Amino acid sequence: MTRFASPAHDERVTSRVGRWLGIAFAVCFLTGLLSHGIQHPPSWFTWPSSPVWLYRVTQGLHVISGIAAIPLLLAKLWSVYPKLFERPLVRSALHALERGSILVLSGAAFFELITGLFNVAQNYLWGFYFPTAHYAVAWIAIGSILVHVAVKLPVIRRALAPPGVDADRRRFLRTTWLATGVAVVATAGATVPLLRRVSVLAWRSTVDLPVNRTAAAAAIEVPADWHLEVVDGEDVHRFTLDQLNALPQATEELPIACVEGWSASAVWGGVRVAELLRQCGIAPGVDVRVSSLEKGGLYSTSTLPGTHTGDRRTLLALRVADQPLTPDHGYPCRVIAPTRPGVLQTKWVTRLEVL
Ligand SMILES: Nc1nc2c(c(=O)[nH]1)N[C@H]1C(S)=C(S)[C@@H](COP(=O)(O)O)O[C@H]1N2
Ligand SMILES: [Mo]
Repeated sequence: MTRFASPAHDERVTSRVGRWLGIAFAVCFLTGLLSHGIQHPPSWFTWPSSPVWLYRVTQGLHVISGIAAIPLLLAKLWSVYPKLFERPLVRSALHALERGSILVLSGAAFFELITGLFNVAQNYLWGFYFPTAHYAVAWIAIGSILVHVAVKLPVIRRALAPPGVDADRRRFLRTTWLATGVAVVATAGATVPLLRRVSVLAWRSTVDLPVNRTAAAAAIEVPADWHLEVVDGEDVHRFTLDQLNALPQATEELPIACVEGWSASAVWGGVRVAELLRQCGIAPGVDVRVSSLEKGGLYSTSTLPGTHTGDRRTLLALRVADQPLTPDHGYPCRVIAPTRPGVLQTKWVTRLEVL
């Protein structure tokens, strides 16, 4: 077909780009499953509290592999689009099925990458609840990728076999790798400290500790008689802020790793949750529901699993970087636990309840 003479339209190119796209999607899918599991744990699921940076890395990989997949997907579609013009449109039932599955695959892949991109940019333009849709479509995407790879296996084998690609095709591939590298380096500084200075498109300046939701946006008003309630069945223990400050204090360096793909480490000071529970006669290692002063927000409550209440590094933070918490960072107190999604690091805490 001379109409599509570009060296990019060649199964050897398609397969090479496809291999990396497949790897990017696999990493993105698995790290996404983990993040979903931590936020909506089925009964058999436990997430460790060590090492402290684990979630920071898995969620960083999730967003980085998603970003990398965008230029790879565009290059791959560019490589195969002449096939759209192949005639006859449908050769057999099997052929129709195969073409249909590619339509589903492209649609699902685009949906995931675009909703993900808008999500990290904190732009929720749509009416649906992002995590549910993003999670459901991920299964469609990964399923259709598996079908696609299985169907194409003979072609992939042939295309990846020696002697490799000639100079023209290598040029297209090199441009693709370069575009992918630039996209990653330009954004990964949101979570990789070493890249902070070069990541011109990173969606969060991480020089300081970013604020995801401000106290004003969450309509937080701390009542004059604020106190923390620790509820254990019928027992209710109350602590004023002065009483919390009078308990044994600890500091821990722990990251906030937002599901939106930025992360930042800070030195937090406050009361160990395990210590606070002991003060109330409760053995650490129990699941605890955390509630905030926020009314109605999606992240106004969270559950601290036993692995985290039993970990001495889990703090009810009263300070960050040696200063009392600002309203935006959760004054009067907030949860900060190791290797936990930012959405679960509840701010403006007013109540802990043993489950
Ligand atoms: N009550 C409450 N806590 C919250 C949130 C919220 O909306 N409401 N946002 C969470 C999210 S998504 C993140 S990433 C972290 C960010 O903490 P920071 O603003 O102190 O950096 O707070 C978490 N705690
Ligand atoms: Mo977040």
